[in-house]
Amino acid sequence: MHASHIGEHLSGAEQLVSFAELQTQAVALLQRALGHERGCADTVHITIDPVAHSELVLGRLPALANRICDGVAPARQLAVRLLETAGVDCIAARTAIEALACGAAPGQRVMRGAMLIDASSGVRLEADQARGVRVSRLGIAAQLRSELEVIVSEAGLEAARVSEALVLAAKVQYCPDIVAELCWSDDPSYLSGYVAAQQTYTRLTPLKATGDPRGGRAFFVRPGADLGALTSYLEHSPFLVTDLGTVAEDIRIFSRA
Ligand code: WAQ
Ligand code: MG
Repeated sequence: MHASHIGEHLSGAEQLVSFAELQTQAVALLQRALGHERGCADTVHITIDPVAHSELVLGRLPALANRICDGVAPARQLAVRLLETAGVDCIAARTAIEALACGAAPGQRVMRGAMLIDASSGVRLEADQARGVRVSRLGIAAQLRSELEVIVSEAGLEAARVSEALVLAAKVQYCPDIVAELCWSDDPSYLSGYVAAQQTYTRLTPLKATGDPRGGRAFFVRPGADLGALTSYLEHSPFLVTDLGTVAEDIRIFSRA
């Protein structure tokens, strides 16, 4: 689903679902498009593509860590440290944070997808700086989806949002040429984000100030990676989470950074 208002991106979402779930999920995506905090959509595109079972790549969720920081600056500093530990150059990490904080698309707008950033040089590599790379064809097995949503909401977090971010991070982390991911929401009232690297999804709060409508994603790419193959994997390869990993235990622990 892609929703926009007067040509400006409002929200997007993707789901990999069984045929039986198609109608309910399509309606749920439409409701999401029409009830978005960033504004009311005037144009909504819902695209449905077939996926063969034999094409599916199966994966598990990363481990989860929850870090509460004293403010935006310390949270962003911690993000830089985590990225450096994962092998991202400090300059590249700072470049990404700066871009997300200012609006990474031309005209300081929010991108529809993610930036690709060379993990060593910090150079932006995506072909289209407004669209970026959009991770698609990803999902979680239906039974696990309900299980995960219960786990997340019992921890006091937003079930759909956190579940979707975990699934997306799992697909991105599965790509050997992506060293790490940085994300925070473009929804003005949602202040948490994460760094995903080395099989761990570290939630960081707050990565931005209340009311800030900017956010986005950065994928840090191993120098010399085949960008065509990497983009094709992210956008087209169907990826299904079939293992929740340790998220049920991890999610209860919040630690002050
Ligand atoms: N592929 C690539 N980039 C995307 C995609 C996608 N499928 N979906 C969204 N983005 C980019 C796009 O630039 C959005 O502006 C940005 O990410 C944020 O999207 O543990 O809510 O859907 O508490 O607003 C992360 C923390 C929340 C969850 C992320 O993202 C938690 C969130 P949003
Ligand atoms: Mg959003």
